[in-house]
This record gives sequence, C-alpha cells and structure tokens, in this order.
Amino acid sequence: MPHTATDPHAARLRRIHQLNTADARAAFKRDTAGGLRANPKQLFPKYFYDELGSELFDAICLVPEYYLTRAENEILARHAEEIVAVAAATATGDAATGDAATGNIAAPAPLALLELGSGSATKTRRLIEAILKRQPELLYLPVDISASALEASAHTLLQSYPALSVEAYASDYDTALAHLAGERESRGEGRLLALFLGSNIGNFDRDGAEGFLRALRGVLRDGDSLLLGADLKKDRATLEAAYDDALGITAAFNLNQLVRLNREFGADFNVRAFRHVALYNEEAGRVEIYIESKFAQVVQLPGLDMEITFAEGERIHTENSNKYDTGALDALAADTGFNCARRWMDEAGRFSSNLFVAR
Ligand code: AVI
Repeated sequence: MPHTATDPHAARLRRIHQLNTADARAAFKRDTAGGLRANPKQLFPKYFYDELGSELFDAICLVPEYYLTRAENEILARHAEEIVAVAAATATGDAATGDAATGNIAAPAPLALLELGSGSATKTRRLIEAILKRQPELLYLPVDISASALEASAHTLLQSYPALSVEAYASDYDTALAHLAGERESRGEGRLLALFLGSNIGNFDRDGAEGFLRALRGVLRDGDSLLLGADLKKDRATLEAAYDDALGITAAFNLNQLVRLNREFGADFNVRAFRHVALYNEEAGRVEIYIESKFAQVVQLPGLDMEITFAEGERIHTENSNKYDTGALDALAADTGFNCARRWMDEAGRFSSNLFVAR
C-alpha cells in the first residue's frame, strides 16, 4: 500500500533510497546479453527478484522441502534475545561503558539494525522484538533489490512496531554498501547489528563471499556485529528436494527469469519448452540450478538485438547455492576482518546462525 500524507506511519518511514538507477537497467541488459552469449549460457540470481520473483521466493520459504527458513526461524525463536545480548555486550565492552576516573557511567549505545536482502523481513521481527526489549527505539535499515518488497515490508513493520523507524535502500548489495560506507560517520555513535540471513551468503562463490563480507566490514566499526545465516552440508536427497519441491514453486521461481526476459526485452521464450533442474555437486559443496531446453529451439530477444539457439538438453546456469561446514565459516570470518564469536544451530543441525564480530 503506498504511503500518503495521511498515513499515520509515514513519518517513521524516513526514506526509501532508490539506488536502482538507469545504470541498473543498463547492467541488467549487459549481464543478460553477456550471459546468454557465454558458453555455457548463464543468467544471474540477482535478477530473480522482480515483483513475482520476490513473491515466489516467499512461497518457497513455505514449502515443506525448503527446510532452511524453518530451521533459521527455530534458531531465532529460541535465541534472538541471546543473540542481541551478545551483540550489545560486544558493542559496549560489557553492559555499559564508563570513565573510571570520574565514575561516570555511559548508557550502552543503542543498536541499529541493518539488513542486506531483507525481502519480506518476516524473520527480522524476532530480532526487532528482542532489541526493543532492551531499548526504547530502533532504526531499521533494510536493503533489497526489490523496491516493491521494501515498500510492503516497511509498511507492515511500521504498523506492528510504534517504536521503529525505517530508512530503506532499493539497491543491489555493492551499490548499497558503497553508499552506506559513506554515510557511516554521519550516523552517530549507535552500534550496528547487520543481518545477512537465510543462506544468502550461499549464492556467492568463495571469492564473492569474501568480497561481500569485506565490503560489509567497511560499513561496520570495531565491535559492531553481523548475524550470518549459512546452510550446512548434508545428504544429496534433502538438498535436491529443497531446490526442486513437489509443488513446483522453485521451478516457477527459476523459470520466471524467462518470463521477465519476455516482458522486459520482448523475448519470445516459450516457458513450457524449458524445465527446471537442481543438482547437488557434492565435490563443490553446492546445489546448482539450471533452466534446461526440452528440445532444439531458437529464441528472439529484440530488446537485446539477439537471437539465441538452444540444443536439446542445453542448460542455462541460473544459480549456485553453496553449503558450508563450521570450519569454512570460521575461516571466512577470519579472512574478512571478523571473529566468529558465537554459533547457534537448529535442533536437527541443518542450519547455522553465526555472530561475526568486527575486529
Ligand atoms: C536466496 N537464497 C538464499 C535461496 C537459496 O536457498 O539459495 C534462493 C533459492 N533458490 C532456489 N530456492 C531458493
């Protein structure tokens, strides 16, 4: 629902920064043309999230096979208060800072919450509630590629939490982190707890994950922290089912990339002539997702001035979902300017929430 002058929550929605500029459109064109000319063909996961793609991802989080969301929710339901307590203690050295000579005790600096890839921000509620038990107000800074998801989630959260203010960024991660690094000094003394939930880190390869965490580290001060969700390595059957559910929601999410190309570039993909494929590459420790051509065919993309041919069974690689073990997570923290201070897992040991403290 759009915010109007009569919207009682409008004052606490400080701003939605639209960092998705004309450059983003040019990058989408460039990435798509380059990816479809490459061998093997490739499309990029950040382009899954148009309005329908964001809704389909929310639906994926509800299918029985996609255990990740429920496992992370279980962790947050059990441990949100402890997570926030550890982040706040880290932020202040303990519960409060003080000047030993004068005996002046300063109150703990309030936490602000930054979330990369916030989507519908459903899981974030647990952390918002845990923080608001400790402090009277909270500034929430969500970043998401989808402006529609940001608008909707900001509205819902502001309705639920009268003590919340929101400043949102419609942007890809690189652009948002560069922007936020420039704004950090003007944000005052408060501490940041950054969130990167839901195994989003898994959609980067190792170099990409390092680059992302280093850029995020550039937005944080020493003692600020990052709660990083990471899915753990497990058996092939569980992983492949999680990315190829019986209802076909993940298939629709994947094939929606073709629908988007039809809409945005006037392409004539016959979506029924392609199928969704999800395979666990055990050696690489990742689920690989593809769109496969059911037969030989030619597709026109007038908006990109391209014609592309597919052989029968030829695949477009659309996403990797990397799975971690705890050693790899500790190494990732150490290599990017963090300490992994604490780790929580769901009872079945499928998923991890890692508190990385900036050092
Ligand atoms: C957004 N990301 C963490 C999801 C994942 O599990 O890699 C994207 C996804 N792709 C298919 N299903 C879910």
